[in-house]
Amino acid sequence: MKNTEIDTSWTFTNTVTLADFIRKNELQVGASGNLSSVILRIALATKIVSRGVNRAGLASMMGLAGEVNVQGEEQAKLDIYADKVFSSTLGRSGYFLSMVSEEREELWPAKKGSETSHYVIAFDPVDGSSNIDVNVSIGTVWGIYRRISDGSNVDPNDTSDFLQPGKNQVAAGYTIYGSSTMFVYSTGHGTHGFTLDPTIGEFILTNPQMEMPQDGNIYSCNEGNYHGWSEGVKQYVDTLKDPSKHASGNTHSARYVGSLVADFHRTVLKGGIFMYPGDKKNPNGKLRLLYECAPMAFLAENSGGRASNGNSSISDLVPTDIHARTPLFIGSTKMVEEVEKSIREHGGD
Ligand code: AHM
Ligand code: MG
Repeated sequence: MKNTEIDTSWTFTNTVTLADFIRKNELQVGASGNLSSVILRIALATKIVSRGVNRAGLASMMGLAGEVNVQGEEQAKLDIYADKVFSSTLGRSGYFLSMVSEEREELWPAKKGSETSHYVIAFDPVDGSSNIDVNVSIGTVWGIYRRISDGSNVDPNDTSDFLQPGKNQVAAGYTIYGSSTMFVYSTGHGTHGFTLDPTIGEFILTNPQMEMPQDGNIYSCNEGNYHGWSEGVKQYVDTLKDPSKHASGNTHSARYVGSLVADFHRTVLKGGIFMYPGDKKNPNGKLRLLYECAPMAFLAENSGGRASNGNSSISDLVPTDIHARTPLFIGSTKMVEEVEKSIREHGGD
């Protein structure tokens, strides 16, 4: 380079922001402009949460808040903070008729004036809360449905807008607060990832059209629950640990963060299977269908993977209530099919 030329290679000239990408993408697929604004609003909420996560240790936001949520689980201060950020940022946006949060027992209406909104949203504001205090990745998960009610009166007892199969989602996504903050979403046209550049406060396209490998060599589960699992699940995990038992003859590695978002994110990028089966004490497992499993299933399928409860596709399941749980097997299609086969052959109860 001559010293009179200016080196612009460091600039953001080739940078695609989330806003650029969504606008372009939506024009291509002909979706309503409103959905673009909705997703950008969610991204704003997660940026605010990301700032809170990064400052949690400094702002006394680590530790428990002394309350239990509807699941009977202790709430961390960050759970409550993130729930407030989401409910106010999204509630005041006018884009949603009503909302469901892991942290609240009942659905609640968004602010007055949102009655004409077509959408409802379910979210887990901070997933993997037990990892907050030990500085391990956590995340936010969300799924949006088109309302089926007429919207004239939001009744907390009428949950019908949310009791739809996951395949009806118009968009779903997560944000991972890890070594960097990433926003990953799908509107049914591929799964795309953006990394937050904190210096400019923008999500930048880093992982367009994510493709989950069809097979993998990582399994991810809480093996402390092994003795409560069904024979089908036990036998499958046994085969993954013993190359002489697995058709591939390969060894498999175990990786378990204990934050669904982090474990799923690794699975999309590297392949493998994440499992949270039912066990003797909790036949439906731990994870919630509406705001944890269904959004992840939507993202898995839009990146070429599969999600199952052991027998059926997660995306076909209709929640029995807004906080219903389901066993989850999600990841590389081949591995999810293998565990389904093992459950069919050796039993799933
Ligand atoms: P949370 O929403 O209360 O944080 O619970 C969900 C989390 C998931 O992120 C994770 O996959 C699972 O619980 C871990 O559970 P366990 O500690 O039983 O392995
Ligand atoms: Mg949670």
